[in-house]
Amino acid sequence: MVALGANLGARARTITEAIADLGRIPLTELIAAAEPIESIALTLGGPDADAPRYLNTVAILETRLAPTMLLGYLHAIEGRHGRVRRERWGSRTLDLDLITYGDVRSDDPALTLPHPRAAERDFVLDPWLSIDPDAVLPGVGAVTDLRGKLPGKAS
Ligand code: PH2
Ligand code: MG
Ligand code: MG
Repeated sequence: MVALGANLGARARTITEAIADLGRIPLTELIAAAEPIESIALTLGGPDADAPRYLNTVAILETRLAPTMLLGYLHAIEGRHGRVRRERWGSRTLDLDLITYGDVRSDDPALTLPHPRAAERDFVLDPWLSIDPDAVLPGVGAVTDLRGKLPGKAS
């Protein structure tokens, strides 16, 4: 599962185009994409109501690419949409995060699976539940249970 986020530029168009790009990755099929939701920017200092708001969504893929190969394609798509890697958690035109890859678990710093912060992010869990109510974060738990531990109403 890939999480998408954008808080600079033409966010909705970027998200739509990026989902189409995901479907064009070799050996990869786009299974489902959620409706984008708007969310307050989470920064290293916490939620920042003054920062540009994000559009977030998720897409479920089926792929025969190895995880690191898939990650390479995700970075290439970010680059095509003007992503510049500056400060960590800074604003961006497009962020694509590989949240899960089947039930693979990895602590490789270049690609940690599942994504170590996914369970704390309502802007990942809510769109995910909307297209897969039975989703599981491998080694962590059922997404619906994880969502219940976070504040705010699930959308
Ligand atoms: N991504 C971040 C940092 N903060 N905040 C929101 N609301 N949505 C994001 O996708 C997001 C964020 C780092 O990737
Ligand atoms: Mg991210
Ligand atoms: Mg990222």
